[in-house]
Amino acid sequence: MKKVGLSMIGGGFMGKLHTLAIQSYPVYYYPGAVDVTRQCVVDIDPEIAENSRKRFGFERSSTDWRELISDDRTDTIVVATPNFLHKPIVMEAVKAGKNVFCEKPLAMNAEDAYEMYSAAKEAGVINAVGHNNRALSGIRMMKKLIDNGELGKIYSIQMRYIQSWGLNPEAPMQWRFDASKAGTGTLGDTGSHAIDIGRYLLGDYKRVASLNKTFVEERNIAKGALLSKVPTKEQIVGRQKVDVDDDTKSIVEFESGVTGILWSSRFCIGQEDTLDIEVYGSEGAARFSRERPNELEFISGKDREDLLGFRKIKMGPEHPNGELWPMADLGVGYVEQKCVEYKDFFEAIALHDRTKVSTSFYDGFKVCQVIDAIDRSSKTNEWVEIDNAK
Ligand code: NAI
Ligand code: SOE
Repeated sequence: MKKVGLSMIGGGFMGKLHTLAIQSYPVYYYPGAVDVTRQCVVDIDPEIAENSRKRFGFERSSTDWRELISDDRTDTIVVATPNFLHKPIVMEAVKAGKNVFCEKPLAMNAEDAYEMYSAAKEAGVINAVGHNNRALSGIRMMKKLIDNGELGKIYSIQMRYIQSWGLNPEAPMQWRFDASKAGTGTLGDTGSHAIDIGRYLLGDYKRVASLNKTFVEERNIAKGALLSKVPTKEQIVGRQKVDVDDDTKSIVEFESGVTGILWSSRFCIGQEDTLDIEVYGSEGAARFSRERPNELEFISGKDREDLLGFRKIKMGPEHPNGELWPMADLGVGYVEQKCVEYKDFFEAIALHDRTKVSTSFYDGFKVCQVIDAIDRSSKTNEWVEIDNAK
């Protein structure tokens, strides 16, 4: 079996999820396509780096990602750092012939994303980007229904990924509120997942008309503060301007002519992490909410009129990712969706076939094009077209 020496950069929130997925991989997909050794975990914070080594089971730790580039034991690199670091790390890694699994959004803008995609293609390395929601059974099943024509001609899509954690003005500054580190706000953060799913289901976007808002324009800088936890007075060391969107709403049109609505926000009370997708066609409709990740709702126009209504289908062995569990409704959760992504990534490495990955750098680039277009549309108050010649 092919051996993979995997190193990971970033021991935060995503470092934990990637590790759980990598550890689960041979359990769900025994014996697996590759034999993975967790080589080195890197974090700029020495305490996080060393704790991650112990907690995540890596052989060693480091505070400098550049040392991985010349490390012979590492052939595969996971990039789980804030967004502004994706490009410098990816460019060096692919130049050195490493396979790369980079978190989303692939880059700070489409131009950078295109450079990353082109460099990975030229280097011939396996590349994936962490739009893990398209790996969900319900979303994959929705695609199957669309592709099989069971919804008929598609008329409309609604995509929303909304959260609440920005709502409190006392929630501290963090990299996600800072354009120099994140690129955009909720647009690239959760919006990118919804944009990716739209394209996965319906193909390329044609144009967008958007309105972005920043509701809280300045926040406390706090030492050691967490995502949404209000810092103590002692933790506060200053104030910083928020220069990204807190909420973004768009009307979108796909190349196929389908029109839709896209909404992402971190200012929706009661919506902790809500990803909802609805697709309506001439023969039926399907809707998915990650609040109930094991269900897909489907209505068929072929049903008897007096029984017409959305039916609730529990995802199980008959559905995409059915190999995970022997019966329905057991759960494809956060770890499992990442694990499915890893299954595809590792198969791509084993077969040296870039097309096997769930979401490639090219897909990541296409998402970044839409992000840029939404940002521009909101600034210019105009429809913005996507360049699909690329
Ligand atoms: P985080 O802030 O929890 O962790 C980032 C880690 O990177 C921190 O431990 C930090 O010390 C480290 N770091 C910063 N600069 C570094 C450097 N120069 N070298 C090495 N390490 C460095 O951030 P989180 O939430 O883990 O996000 C990381 C990436 O994952 C982002 O791109 C984000 O958009 C993405 N993400 C994806 C999710 C998904 O569901 N696919 C969920 C959450 C985040
Ligand atoms: C924070 O908004 C966050 O962690 C995003 O960065 C992820 O991509 C999303 O899936 C969960 O929320």
